[in-house]
Order: sequence, then C-alpha cells, then structure tokens
Amino acid sequence: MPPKKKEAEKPSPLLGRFGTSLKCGIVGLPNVGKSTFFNVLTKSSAAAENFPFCTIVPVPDERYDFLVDSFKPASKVPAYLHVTDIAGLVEGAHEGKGLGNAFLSHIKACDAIFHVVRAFDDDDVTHVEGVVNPVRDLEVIHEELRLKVMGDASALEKTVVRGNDKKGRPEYDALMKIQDVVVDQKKEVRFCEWGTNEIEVLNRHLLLTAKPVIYLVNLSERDYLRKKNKWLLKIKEWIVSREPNPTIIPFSGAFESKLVDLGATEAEEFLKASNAQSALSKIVTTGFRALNLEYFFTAGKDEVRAWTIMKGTKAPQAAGKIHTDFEKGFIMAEVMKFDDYKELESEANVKAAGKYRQQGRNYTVEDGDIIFFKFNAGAGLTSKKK
Ligand SMILES: Nc1nc2c(ncn2[C@@H]2O[C@H](COP(=O)(O)OP(=O)(O)OP(=O)(O)O)[C@@H](O)[C@H]2O)c(=O)[nH]1
Ligand SMILES: [Mg+2]
Repeated sequence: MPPKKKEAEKPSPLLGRFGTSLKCGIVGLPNVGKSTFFNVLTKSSAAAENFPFCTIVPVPDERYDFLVDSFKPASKVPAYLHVTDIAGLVEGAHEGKGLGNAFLSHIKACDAIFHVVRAFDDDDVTHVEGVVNPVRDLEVIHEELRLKVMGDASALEKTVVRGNDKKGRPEYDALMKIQDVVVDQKKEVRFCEWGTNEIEVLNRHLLLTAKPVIYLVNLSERDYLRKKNKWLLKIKEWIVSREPNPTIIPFSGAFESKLVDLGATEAEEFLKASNAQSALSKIVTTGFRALNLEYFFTAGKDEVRAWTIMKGTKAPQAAGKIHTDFEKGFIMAEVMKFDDYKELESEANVKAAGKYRQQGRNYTVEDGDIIFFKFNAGAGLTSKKK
C-alpha cells in the first residue's frame, strides 16, 4: 500500500460558503424585471421543488443529454441551479429603507448575485428613480451593498474588541485587515487578495461584496433581437472599470417570458424566424460556475445522474455525495472521460483503448467525469457499485 498522504494537500480556502447547496440571488432596483426573470426560470424548470421565491433550474449540458440518449435510463437527474428572487432594493436600503435590512439579509443567504439592470424603456412600467438610467442604477446597488458591508465590518470589530480578542490573535489581525480594506479603502471584498486567516473570518461573516456578481442587462424584446441598445456600451464601461473579470449577459425578460409561454415547439419556430437564441442556458450555466460548483456523472441503464460537487473535490468525498458508505469504504473510482466515451461509444471500447482509469483516494474529480465507485461495505468486504 502506498503511504497515506495527509493534510499537506489541503487546498487553500476559497471565499464563500462551503458545500454544494449554494444559490444565486436575483438582485436589483424595484421594477427592473427580477420577478419576470425568476418566473421564466420557474416555468422552464419543470421541477416539483418550487417555492414562491426559490426555484431550481436544470443546468443545461450537452454531455448529460448525450448520456441520456446513449443509456436511455429509467431515471435521469441533471444538475440543478438554485435561484432566489429577492425584492428590489432602494437607495438607503443599508439604513433600513424599504425593508432594506430584510432584503439585504436575503442577499446574505445567497452565494452569488444575478444583478438585474433595467435597460428597457416602457412608460407603463414606472422606474423607481423616475427615468431609466442603468449606470445610475448600478451605482445605487453597488453603494448599498458596499455601505452595508462597511456597517457589518464595523459591527464585527466591536464584537471582537469587546470579546477579549487581542492584537496578535489571528482573528483580530484578520479583522483589522478586513476593516482597512472595506472601510478605509472602500474596496469590495471579492477584488482583494486575502490570506487564509482573513478568508476564514470572511467566510464566517459572508459579507455581501464577497459574492461573485453576474450582470444581467434586461433589454426590450426589440433591442435584444436587433442586438442594439443605447445603454449597453455605457453599462459595460462602468462594469469593466470596476470588475477585473466581469460577466455581463444581455437578455430580455419580455422575450424570455414569451418563449416559455409559447411552449417548446412553437418557441423553436419563433426563434428560427427571428434568428435569435434564448439567453437562459448561458445565464444558468454561468450562475452555476460562479458558485464554484461542477459535477460528475454516474451513468447506467437504471440512471444517468449529475452529482454536484465543489471544484477540487477528491474522489472519496465525491463518492460521499452518493452515499456516506461510499466515502467511508472507498476503494477506487473507475473513471471515463466524457470525450473518450463519446468518441468510442461504449464503456467496453473505452476499456479496450486503455482509457478507463482506476483512480485512488487522492484523485481530484474533474467536471464531466463519468465515475463508477468501488467501495468496501463495512466488515462484509463485498464490493458494490453504483
Ligand atoms: N417592457 C418590458 N417590461 C418588462 C420587462 N421585464 C419586466 N417588465 C415589466 O416590468 C414590471 C416589473 O417587473 P418585475 O419582474 O415584477 O420587477 P421586479 O424587478 O421583480 O420588481 P420588484 O420585485 O418590485 O423589485 C412588470 O410590469 C413587468 O411586466 C421587459 O423585459 N420589458
Ligand atoms: Mg419582484
């Protein structure tokens, strides 16, 4: 047996909550189309698990579709993105205006933000600031989140000082650094380089500006179809000037609503006729990736299933997603790469080509791996598989 490798391989901690039940929250000013977008997601999810403000949407993936096509399984389970609809924030939310504190706490419970910006004109839909000005809207929301974080950071400092923490203690020093960055330098948490101690503190307090943001620019159907909008460039400039790696997705709430209401066949015809595509797939996959999640597959005649894991998960913990016994009695992961399976068309061919790999407990699972776990079921020493 090879010597056991231990803690040395522990990856450095990442900013954000640990786990796989992470969610994206839809954030923005009132009346920008958040609930319209949320309703589109709900309608397109076909999942039983829908609540008024919380929905799960299948993550579209051609690899999953291919496996389902290939195995024709009795049961199939894709990966899901969890999305929460949050009521609009108004200026002054960080001071409690417009139930701001309640809504901000809803954002706190999310792990990434879909920031919806309204770039459509419609005289029938009141804009909370009177006129449509997406750049101003972006500023308002950013300021509210940032001011809330400043308030939170100050409150944290008080609790640490009150509770006998002294200079030189890791938590105290981490907090001082966090304070310096978010209060004195007025920076957003996610743009800074943090050490392990600071990340541990940040992950206990989940400050709002630590969360990754995906900008969703809500256009009128007309602008979306002609790929033109007078605000788009200004919006991009504003975002690019602050985010090192921005994700900006133009979409149209009105257009997406129309598509889900038409139903699959008619929607397809309509898309063809208007030479357009829905932005939904891109939004959902981008949201899922922003959560630092990925998935591996188990595939057979009984079931094709995507299992969500955090990026960087080792084989035994990935096995544990299926069943804790799989992790406890982990023997090995037999891994096929999706591309090999697709090219060679069967497990037997992949094996014959020498591309069916047996991986041990130190193997880091990769997105899209097709895995077959062998494990030791307690004292019985039988090996079972899934
Ligand atoms: N013209 C047009 N109207 C839209 C679009 N998206 C949403 N609306 C309209 O805008 C109004 C507000 O939409 P909602 O989706 O409820 O807005 P919201 O952001 O959830 O608002 P709050 O929950 O109050 O913060 C509704 O009357 C929608 O029909 C769009 O893409 N184009
Ligand atoms: Mg709403």
